[in-house]
Amino acid sequence: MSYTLYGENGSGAFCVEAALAEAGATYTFQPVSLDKNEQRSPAFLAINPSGKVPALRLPSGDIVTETAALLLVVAERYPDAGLLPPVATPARAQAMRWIAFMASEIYPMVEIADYPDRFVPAGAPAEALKLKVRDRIRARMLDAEQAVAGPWFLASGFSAVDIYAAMFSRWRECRSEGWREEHLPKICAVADALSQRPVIAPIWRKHFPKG
Ligand SMILES: N[C@@H](CCC(=O)N[C@@H](CS)C(=O)NCC(=O)O)C(=O)O
Repeated sequence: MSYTLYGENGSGAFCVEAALAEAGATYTFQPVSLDKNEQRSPAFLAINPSGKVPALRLPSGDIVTETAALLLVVAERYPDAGLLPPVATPARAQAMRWIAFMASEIYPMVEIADYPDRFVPAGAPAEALKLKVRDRIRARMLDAEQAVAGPWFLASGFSAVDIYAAMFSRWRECRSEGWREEHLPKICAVADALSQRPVIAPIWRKHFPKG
């Protein structure tokens, strides 16, 4: 049996699809349209009660959610893919650190940026919050930028951290007004290198057709 990945192109599902592909796992991609609010449909809520993508059905039938967890799960199941540095090395500790940083310090703010009126009244308060949270996301991406060793995020080489960081760099908060190119040159270089990996290249184009 194979994996089933529920998600939308350009969403956190990119990370999981890229990791599965690097691992050589067999999977199918089950689209869930955020534009159509399908993440809130009873059928999808039965898969992920938090109403968010990505979600992954394992070959066992169990569902796992949370992008960071999914990166770790795939890395653990396919150690030869090198998605994480070897266990108990300093490089592995840095990988854990930056995956946790992006999962806890950046990703939760994306919901606020995308759906500000879940947090404050619609209209001027929501617009103001959107700008504030965009700036916080940018500040934290700058923290990540400082840590990039080059050519990959970690000095030890390619890892799941590259996949995760490259995805955030493609999202609106970093993309708009050319902010990314000016302020995240090292993460942009990581994203370019990632987008050229033979296995990831077609997945990258599917999720990020504008590059
Ligand atoms: N904590 C979740 C967050 C996932 C998340 O926010 N996904 C977004 C798309 S990238 C989503 O499904 N948003 C729809 C919504 O919040 O209604 C994770 O790390 O995977």
